[in-house]
Amino acid sequence: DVYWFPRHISELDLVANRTLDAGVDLESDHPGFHDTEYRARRAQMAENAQKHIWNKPIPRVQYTQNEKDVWSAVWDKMEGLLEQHACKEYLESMELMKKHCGYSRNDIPQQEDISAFLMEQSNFRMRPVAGLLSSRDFLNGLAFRVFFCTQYIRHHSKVGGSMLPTFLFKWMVVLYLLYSILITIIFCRVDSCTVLQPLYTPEPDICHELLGHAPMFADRDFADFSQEIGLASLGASDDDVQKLAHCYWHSVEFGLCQQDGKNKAYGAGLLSSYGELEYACADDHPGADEPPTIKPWDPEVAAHQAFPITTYQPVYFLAESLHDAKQRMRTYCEGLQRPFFALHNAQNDSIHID
Ligand code: H2B
Ligand code: FE
Repeated sequence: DVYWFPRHISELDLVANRTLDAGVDLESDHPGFHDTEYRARRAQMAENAQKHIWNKPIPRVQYTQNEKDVWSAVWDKMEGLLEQHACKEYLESMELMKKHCGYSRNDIPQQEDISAFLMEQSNFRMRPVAGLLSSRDFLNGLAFRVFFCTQYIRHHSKVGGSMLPTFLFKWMVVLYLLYSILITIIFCRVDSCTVLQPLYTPEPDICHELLGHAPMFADRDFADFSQEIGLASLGASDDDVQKLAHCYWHSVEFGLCQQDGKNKAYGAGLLSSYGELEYACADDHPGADEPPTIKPWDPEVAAHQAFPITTYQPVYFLAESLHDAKQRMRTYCEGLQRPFFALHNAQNDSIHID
């Protein structure tokens, strides 16, 4: 007995609709829970995703000024740090994406444009999804060189979605700023957190997907690497899916690779989090008491390495290169016990069983 899995890319339309609960309805502790406008926005984008058909254009979203401000705030925080700590493949793609698919500080790029660009670069594509999928469903998409990608942006405030009149809110910001300055002076340290900085997000959003993941998929080795995990997940046992999800976490989300004698980030969780990017890559590992443990990339080890989801990672895996990461992943997947080998036919977007 083998788990059902999609055989043709069109079947990902069914998979995309199997979001885990919180994907569509916000939980009561979500920062946007009390913000009716935000919830309506989320519902609208969930509908976009659910109605999407794989070979139709991805609907464009008219982002509001408020949403663009969130994007700019994250962009400003990340830009300089990415220059220092992102791997060169990321930086090269990012330059191209600024030219060809609308990446900029002041505007949010559209999934359709990114997808078209990735198709040209590495035959990878995006498809909208309303929220979190199970590991199995999510990884199955990668087998088809498809990345399930959310379209909404994180809520602009981490203080529980303000229902206050704007003027009162502004005064609170002013008071808060004065207060932080005072605290900063008193304790003689830099307080980098202000009320309007959307630093915290309980789920993936476009800041994470488009700033963290998308540029990496333009790299052939990385795209192949991701597909390798996806192919191994098709029809796999729950146990193996869990191992693959751990590998995914320690690479696609938090992977490091060696470049010019430095540890550079290729994982999207790092590339979209300024605090953790520095913690993982800077020589002095700022931001936590303990420096992280850095292990050489070995899928066999990563597959069993537990990880926290709400704090910085205590363990990172360092690859020699993206090419080497892919080779090791391939070897690992070949060693998994399976009744068949799944091959992807890019001509007709289907899976061939051997
Ligand atoms: N679902 C969605 N929509 N986006 C993700 O990035 C994601 C997911 N990641 N489901 C998966 C789970 C990942 O954490 C691994 C494979 O479990
Ligand atoms: Fe992610």
